[in-house]
Formats: sequence, structure tokens, C-alpha cells
Amino acid sequence: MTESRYTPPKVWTWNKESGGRFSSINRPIAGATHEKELPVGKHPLQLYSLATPNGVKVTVMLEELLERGHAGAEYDAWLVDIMKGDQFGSGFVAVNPNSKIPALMDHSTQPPTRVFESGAILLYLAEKFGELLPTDHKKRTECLSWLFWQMGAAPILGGGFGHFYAYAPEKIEYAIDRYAMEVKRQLDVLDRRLAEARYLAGDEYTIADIAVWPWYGALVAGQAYDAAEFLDAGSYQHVNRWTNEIAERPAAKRGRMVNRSFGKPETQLRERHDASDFETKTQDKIEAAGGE
Ligand SMILES: N[C@@H](CCC(=O)N[C@@H](CS)C(=O)NCC(=O)O)C(=O)O
Repeated sequence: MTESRYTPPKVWTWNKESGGRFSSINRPIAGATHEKELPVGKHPLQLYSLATPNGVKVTVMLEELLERGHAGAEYDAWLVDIMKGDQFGSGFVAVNPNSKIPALMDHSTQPPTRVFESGAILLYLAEKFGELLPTDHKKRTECLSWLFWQMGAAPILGGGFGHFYAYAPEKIEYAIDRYAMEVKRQLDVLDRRLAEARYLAGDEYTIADIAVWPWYGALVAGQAYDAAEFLDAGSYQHVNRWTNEIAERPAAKRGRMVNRSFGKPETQLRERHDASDFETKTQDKIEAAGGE
């Protein structure tokens, strides 16, 4: 047995920064830290987000709805800088008391409807527009099973594996082993499902795919935690087939750019207020015009 270097006290107290990349924003209490109203644009849907996997789910969904001709899905996407603590502003907390992106306000209802938790946002939009969620009860149930699978599984990938493999201040073999094992098991779950079905819920592209793709698709494509080789991601051939297929969808290509504030400038559309912004407001163009 290895000797533990830390003995927990009787009662935990918040007396130091916990370390790691997110130490400056992590705290053990909820609620707002400062007063700040949220901006409201011209469209019915106001999204407050960032292009992390949880944020990308919603922008891929909104772009897919627009692609299918739902003008009511037009949206303003405002950038929330979580490293600066924007999620703790009073306006944001009123939309999401959990202080995490993505958060959505639907101003087409009276009074406006707030929606938080990415899975709930996908479900809300699917029901509002009658898209991407099968109506047949059996198929709908399969879709929701995979949607909820994602909501339960991804914290193991992000908060567990990704945190200890990429972000923790030291590499702890026990933690990396534990979470690599579970993430590989999850990839195998997906791989077996995608060997028997084109999409997660069956033959239709649904909100289940939209929820899972930004996490597990990014992982096998080498776009998350630089861990594709470590996890031997290439061996999950059906997950790779599905990942590449979704990546070709125009709505997925656009959706992943929205609220992106990292990566190559031409892939970043930090805020989206109009469909034409993809042509004119990407970061490379803003910088070329002398902006920031
Ligand atoms: N279960 C939530 C998770 C959202 C989440 O963890 N968001 C992260 C970014 S991916 C965040 O806003 N973190 C800021 C913080 O923890 O203060 C969802 O799916 O919406």
C-alpha cells in the first residue's frame, strides 16, 4: 500500500486555492459575486455561452434548426468568459443559478423562459420546434436514453479524465488510470451502439448525437485533451465513422465556431448576432480590420 500524503481534516474548510487550471474560478458557494446585467439582442433566443463541448451542443442545435428553415430559431450568442468569472454576474445567475454555460433565454414567450443545463436546452429546443427528437414513443425513449447517458457520462470524461490527464498540477497515476479505464469503457459503449445503428437513437440524427458529438467526437478526433493516442481512439472505428459524418454537416461546422475564443482566428466567431456573421465577423477578419 502506498502511504497517503494527505489526511483529510474533520471538517473541510476553504482556506487555499485548490490548484490546477481552474483554481481562480472554483469556489464552494453558489450565487452572484457581482451585479451585472446581461445584454439582450434582437432575436427571440438569447444564448450566453462559450464554445466548450457543453456550449457547442447548443450552437450546433440552433444552426441545425436554422438549416431546416426554422426562422424562430434565430439567436444572439453572447460570449461568457468563464475564466474571468462572467458566470457569477447577477444577470447570468438569474438565467442559470448553477453559474455554468450554456444558458438560454427565450424571449418569444411571455414572460421569457429561462433554460439551463445543456441537455435541458436541447430538449426544450427540440420540443419547441418539433425537430431532432423522434415522435414515435419507442424511438423517442431511445433518443432520451442516450441524451441522459451523455449528461451522466461526460463529467467522467471532462471532470475526471480530462482534469487529471491535462489540467491537474501533478500527474497522479491512480486518478489517470481510474478515469482512462472508464472513458475507454464509455467509448466502447458508443462503438458497439454505432456498429449496429447509424446514429445513437437509430437511423435518424437527433439531439442524442448533438449532445455526444462535441465530447466523444472531439476526443477521438484528437481535439480534446490531446489524448487520442493515449486512449488509442483510432481503434473505436464506428465512433470515428460517426464523428466524421457529423463533422461534415454544415450546421455542425458553423455551430462549433460560435462563441469560440481560442484556436485559429478563422475558426472563431466570438459572438453571433446574424447568419452573415460567419462570412464577415470571424476573428481573422476582425483583426485584419484592426479590431480585437
Ligand atoms: N451539466 C452542465 C455542465 C456545464 C458546465 O460544466 N459548464 C462549464 C464549461 S464546459 C462552465 O461553465 N464552467 C464554469 C464554472 O464551473 O465556473 C451542462 O451540461 O450544461
